[in-house]
Amino acid sequence: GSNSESKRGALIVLEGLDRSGKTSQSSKLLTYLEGLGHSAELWRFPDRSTNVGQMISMYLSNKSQLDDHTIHLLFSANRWEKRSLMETKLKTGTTLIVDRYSYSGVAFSSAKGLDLEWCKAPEIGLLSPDLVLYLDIQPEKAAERGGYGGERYEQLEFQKKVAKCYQGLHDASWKIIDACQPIEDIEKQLQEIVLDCVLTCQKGKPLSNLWS
Ligand code: NYM
Repeated sequence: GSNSESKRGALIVLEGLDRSGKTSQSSKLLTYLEGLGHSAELWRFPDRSTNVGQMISMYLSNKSQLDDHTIHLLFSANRWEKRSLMETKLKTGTTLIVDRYSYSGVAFSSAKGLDLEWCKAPEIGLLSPDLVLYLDIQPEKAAERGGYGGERYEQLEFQKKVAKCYQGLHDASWKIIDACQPIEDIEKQLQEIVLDCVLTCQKGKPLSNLWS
């Protein structure tokens, strides 16, 4: 559109293994976009602030046990409960930087051995990201960074399986970033790609749904 009210925001997702640097790069991106005068927000999944999010948080911290399918559907429900707000934000011109999304959902659950298509199914109809930034790091390197908390999934052998599962999810919206570069280099690289995406969305690139 031509007037500022019709310019939509971009849906930008950061993905990667635990300790790949997603969270710090996400907040740097927010600062960058805001500095340029763009309306932007930082979101993350799981969103632990909701009731569903609380159940997920209990599970991740080993305070509850849930069947693998059940927790998978809760992670998905946690995105569904945010879908309409997400759409409103994007349509009213706010760019969303999202730390983890459906790809985490599918990669972590299929790494446990759940069927890939079954894992993808509940994500169908969620908003499709305009850009997925995959912070690529070898599982061994990520483990060396330390700071794996005590949460479920934060173990080298499991992260290796997750890395394999992520590889099967790459599509045209993905940009693979070498997460072992100096932090400032990663930051610069991300800024360029993100700005390009924000401008493309402003020019009227339509929103679409997963999986496309
Ligand atoms: N995770 C995250 C999933 O297993 N499925 C999902 O759908 C999402 C969004 O939760 N190890 C896993 C990946 C992480 C863990 O994420 C918590 P974080 O970014 O550490 O809060």
